[in-house]
Formats: sequence, C-alpha cells, structure tokens
Amino acid sequence: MDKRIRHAGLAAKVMTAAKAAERVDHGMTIGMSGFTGAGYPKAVPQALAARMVATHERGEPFRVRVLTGASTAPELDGALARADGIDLRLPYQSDPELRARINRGEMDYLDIHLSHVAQYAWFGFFGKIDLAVIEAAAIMPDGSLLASSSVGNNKTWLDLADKVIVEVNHWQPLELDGMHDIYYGTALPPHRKPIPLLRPDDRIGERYLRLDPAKVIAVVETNAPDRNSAFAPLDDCSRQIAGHLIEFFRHEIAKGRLLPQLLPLQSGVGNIANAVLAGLRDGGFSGLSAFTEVIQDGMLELLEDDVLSVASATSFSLSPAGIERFLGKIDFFRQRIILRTQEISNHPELVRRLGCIAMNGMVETDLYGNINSTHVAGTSIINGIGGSGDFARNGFLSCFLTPSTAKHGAVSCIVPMVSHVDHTEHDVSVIVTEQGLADLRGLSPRQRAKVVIERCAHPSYRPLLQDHFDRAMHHSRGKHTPHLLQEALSWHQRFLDSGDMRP
Ligand code: 0RQ
Repeated sequence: MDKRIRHAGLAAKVMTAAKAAERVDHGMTIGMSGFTGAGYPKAVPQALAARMVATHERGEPFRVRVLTGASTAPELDGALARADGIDLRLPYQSDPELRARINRGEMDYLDIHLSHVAQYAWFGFFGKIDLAVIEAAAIMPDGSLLASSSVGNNKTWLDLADKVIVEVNHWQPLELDGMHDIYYGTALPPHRKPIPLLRPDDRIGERYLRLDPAKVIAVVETNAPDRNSAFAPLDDCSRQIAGHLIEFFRHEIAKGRLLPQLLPLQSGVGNIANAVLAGLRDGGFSGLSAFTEVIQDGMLELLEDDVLSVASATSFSLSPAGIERFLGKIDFFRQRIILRTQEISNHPELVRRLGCIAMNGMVETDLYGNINSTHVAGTSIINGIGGSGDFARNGFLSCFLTPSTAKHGAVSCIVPMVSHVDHTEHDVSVIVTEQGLADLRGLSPRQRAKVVIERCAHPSYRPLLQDHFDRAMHHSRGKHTPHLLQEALSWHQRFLDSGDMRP
C-alpha cells in the first residue's frame, strides 16, 4: 500500500479523476478545500469541468454550487468558471475568469466573512452539502486525513457532506504532519463554550481531520504544486506605507499603548502586506507573534530571522520562491507555524481576546473612515471581504492600507463617500497611504475628515476633497457627518464616464 494511503478500505477506492468526476451530479452543493491558492483539489475540478463542457455541448445543464475556504487557483475556480459550471460560489475568490462571470451577472456569488462560513453551514443556511472534495497530504490508518497546505473549512465540509472525494497530493510534503491543529469543540448556540486558546501558539485540537471512511466515494492521487504568483518587487509606494505604519507602532510603544513585541499581527494578502512585514524585519522588532489567516513569504522570512516567534494561520499563500524556502526548512517552520480551521484562525472571540493588530488592504475610504474593500464603483467585485472584517471589527487596532490613488492617478482612493461599505467608520482605527497615516481613534467624523484629507489624500486630490468638505460643512443640513448628497458619488460616476475622477 502506498505510504500516503494507509487505510486499506480507502486504498481500494483509488480511481482516476475522470472516474471520480462521474460521481458528481448537476445541481450538487460541493464543499471544496482550498484557501488563497493552497491546498485546493487539483485534478477532480478539472475533470469535472471537462464533463460539464461535454454535457453543455449536448444541450444539457450541468452546474454546481461551490463552497471553499477562500480563493483557489486556475485548476479549480478558473476551470469550472470557463466551463460555465458554477451556479453559486462562496465565500471569497480572486480568479479573473470567475470574477468576470460574477460581474457579468452570469452566476451568483456570496461574499461572506470567512469566520462565518462554517457556522452558516452548520445553521443550514447553505442547504444540504452533497459532496466534499478535499485535498490531503495523506490518509492515516484510521481513515483520518493529514491536511495539506491549508485547513480552511475542510473540517466542516467533511463533517457535513453526504459523500467525500479525497485527493491525495504526493507533491504536498509529509513533513506537514504536526503543523495542523483541528479544533472539534465548536457547537451550535446555545451550547457554545469558551474556546480554550489564550496565546497564538496554544494547541487546542487534533492533529488530523476526522473522516468517516464510509462516506468516501473516491480517492484520487495527484502530484501537482499549489499555484500562487510571485510577489512584485517592493516599490517605493509600498515601502512608504510600511514606513508610516512602523513609525506609528514606535510612537504607540513610546506612549505605552503597545509593548515592544506589539500584539499578535494579522496581515492581509498582497504586496503592501508583504512590504509591511519586510519593514518589521528591517525595523529591529523581535519577539513578535502572528494570529492571522495566511502565511505569505514575508512571514517565513520573519520566522527565519527570529523577528516572529510563532505564526498561527489557516493557510499558506507562498510564491514559488516562498515554497522553495518553506520546503528547504520545513522542520524549522513546523516548530513555529500552526494551521487551524478558519473558524478558529478568524474567530471574533479569539481576535478580541488576543487583541490582534489587523492590517488589511482596501479599495477606498471616505473622509469619515468607512472602508470599501471589495467593489469598484460600487458594483463590480474585485475579490471579496475575506477575513478582513473578522479582524477589523474585533482587533485591538484596525489598520487599512492603500496607495492614495489607483489606475495611474485617475482614481482617488480617498473619496467623499465610499461606493460600497465593507467596514464601517466604527471599526477602523488607522488609515495609511504613501502620503501618511491618519489615526482616527477618538475623533469625531468632522475631525476625522480633516486628518484623512491632510495626511492621506494625494496632492492632486487634496484640494478637491477639501473643497467638497468645506461646501458640505456650509450647505449640509446634518453637520455631524457633513455630506453633499447630490455630489457624494459623482466622483465615481465621472470615473465611469470619462476614465478619471477629476473634473
Ligand atoms: O486592479 O490590477 O486591474 O489595476 O484593484 O489593487 O493596488 O494591486 O492592491 O493587491 O493589495 O489589493 C483591496 C483588492 C487590494 C485587496 C484589495 C484596483 C487596482 C488593481 C488591486 P488592476 P492593488 P492589492 C486577508 C484579508 C479584501 C480582502 C482582505 C483585497 C486591484 O486587499 O481583496 O483584505 N482586500 N482579506 O487598480 C478602482 C479603486 C481601486 C481600484 C485599487 N479605488 N478604484 N480600482 N483598485 N483601488 C486575506 C483573506 O481574507 C483571504
């Protein structure tokens, strides 16, 4: 028996991806593994997409509802979207083909706080889960699964689904064994108990994902890497944003509001988040911890340099170079990295208890600190809220980062009114652009507008924002949060009409 499939009954269920995909039916709700391009099934979704195309060519419908941990990769979201095989997708995506279909209104997409997904599934809000398709690094002798490079919602899909297909990926290192911590203590209200996690490095769960072998209808063997793009080299803008944030941390330490080892860090995805991590390394910090969702390249470097002593997350999101780095020192990283289910990695109770410092990207902010993380001009989704809300609402400090402009200066990321709200003014502590940092804590809406314009707006938009605010102060009936309602979204309309927000 292959050393990766150590359960005799399940070894007997090995078949090709095409055979496994034949067991999937039109209309099914499928929970799949995968989180930010890691640990997603790689063969069955592509075989399923091929079946869908053939079925569509016969003039018959074949679409499924796809639930995951977060974004996946071209082999899953891309393949199924190209085959027009997704009826509904949740809770987070970043695939260009899928995004285009969502924004053309050809399928439904539910953008959900990542910590809510498991409990919504338990509450029954997504209906019956027919099938789970889960990537694993190995199947243990009792049928439990050694998870691969993400945990995400795998526990929930394995528990709730009627049937299970396991993809055993030989590319995933067996040395991941010992890195996962699968907590089985969550329950439906009113039976909930406190989650016994007091520090980011506490282990509260089990080593493997429980699986009832009787549910398994197929085991498919693969040997394929996780796919994530390389990070862009650090540019001046990201460096400046990181620099402002790190200067702010130093200021807070000097004021006695933060300890030198800060508080557990949550860091979002993307180049700016990676730049902040690099800034922490260069800034002489040490003894830090992370309680976050994804482990990017920058976090590996911090662990190696002992800036970070532990990182708790639910997934990796590594560039090809980051994967090489990880594989080369996997025993070292296993001592310092814990991968949990996303209901725990993002749990509001834990984020509040630990006092996380949340650092996330945004699309735009308004003068008052309401944040749009997801939509262009209020209507087209980019990725989704992901875990940003889980951390922003409950963290000790909630920081949102963006360049002050987008689209080569044609768009201001500071606007009179956001075109879509993901995080309200009540949940936002700090806004950072390459221009500077606005600390919104303890400020009224009018005070906030002043610092956001002064510190964060790009010089080419600052006078326009100041003029808008001054006239709003003069004409607005409600001076608590001044707005010129007839103009509030005119910047976005101008961008749609002319390609530039400026008159
Ligand atoms: O589009 O490449 O087509 O030009 O948005 O923007 O500057 O590359 O920044 O990769 O850091 O993404 C908010 C999307 C930022 C991300 C967002 C356009 C811009 C570009 C991307 P183009 P950048 P980033 C943990 C936390 C929500 C989820 C989250 C995100 C594209 O950070 O998805 O935080 N956050 N999860 O041109 C129009 C604006 C724009 C704009 C940027 N104001 N108007 N377009 N863009 N600002 C992870 C998980 O939860 C899994």
